[in-house]
Amino acid sequence: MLVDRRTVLAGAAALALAPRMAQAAAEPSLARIAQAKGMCFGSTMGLRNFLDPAYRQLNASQCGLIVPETEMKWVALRPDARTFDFAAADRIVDWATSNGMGVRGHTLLWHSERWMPDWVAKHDYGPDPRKEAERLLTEHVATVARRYADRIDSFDVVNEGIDPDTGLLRETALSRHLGAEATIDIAFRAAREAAPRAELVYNDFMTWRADDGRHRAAVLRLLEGMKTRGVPIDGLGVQSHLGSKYSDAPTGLGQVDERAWRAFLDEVVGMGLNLLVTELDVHDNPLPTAIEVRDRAVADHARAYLDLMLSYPACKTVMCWGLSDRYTWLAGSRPRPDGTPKRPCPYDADFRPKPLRAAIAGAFGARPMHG
Ligand code: 9MR
Repeated sequence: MLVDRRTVLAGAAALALAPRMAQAAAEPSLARIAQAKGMCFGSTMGLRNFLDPAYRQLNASQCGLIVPETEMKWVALRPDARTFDFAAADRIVDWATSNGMGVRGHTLLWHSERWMPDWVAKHDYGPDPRKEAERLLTEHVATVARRYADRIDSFDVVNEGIDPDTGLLRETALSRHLGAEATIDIAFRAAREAAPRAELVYNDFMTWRADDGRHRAAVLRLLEGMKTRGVPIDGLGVQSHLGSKYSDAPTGLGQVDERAWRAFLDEVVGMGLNLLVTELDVHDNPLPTAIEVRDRAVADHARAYLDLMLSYPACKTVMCWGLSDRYTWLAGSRPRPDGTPKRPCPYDADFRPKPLRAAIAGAFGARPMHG
């Protein structure tokens, strides 16, 4: 039923596209190609790009899942300690569901001081700060998870809890009162209670790069600890911002260590956890200016990566962090040294499909049927 509806709606969206896009949209969508292999494909939308009707149509035509880019974070939902503002998140969720798409929730807690609203640090935690911190956190997670429990079946409960340079859990205004481990546990337990059927995910940006061993080891320690403590967690979100860790890396997209990466993923699935590719894009700063060369390298890198990820039956979700180069977060935060526009997404700035789009489709097509 959902499939039929989505097909009809995607067809309607395709008709409304500019002629040069209509042909591309008439090809099987990434969502359809993924679905044929028992997988879900989707992308992120933030309110800014959501307001572009052509971009909405591109997303509706390609995606089976949408995740709000910022609108479900504390910074967006919580102007202060007492208020919730769901207006922007609701717009995206309502649009996605009324177009037959599923929604992922991101994120019930971004366990990083930098990305929490300022008021959380300035809040008066009163005579029993531990109790107040727990109340604040539980109330937030429960309110958001409960609101969307009928429309969101997978939540990033905690995002980026680890400092990749030290391998230690981060500290925040909440964790200073609760302890970092307990903060994360409380968020997951509250999410399970409020949305009992939802998949609960820990999301982070450890990668297959050879220089990322410390981060991978720290994530494993966190997950193992959670499993030992009986914390309700169902999956690991592998963000998959591919490419060099640092914008000024001298060579290519960085050295990868496939063996270490497989060993890491084996441990994760060995704990019974799902693997989700949650934020795929390719940071292309170290690649040459020439577009054809650059797009090829981006596509080849992503294809090799996805082939590896999709060889795991536990990996059933692939999300891009934006479909088009026009709206990529990387343009503003990591500009290319040569000043040319970045090309990290499957569609270019004019919404034309790029080799990366074919690489994603190819990886879905080549995925073995895992039964
Ligand atoms: O792409 C997002 C950008 O628009 C926001 O300004 C930023 C801060 O809220 O977050 C970006 O998304 C991040 C995601 O939430 C978590 N993983 C890394 C993503 C890219 O920075």
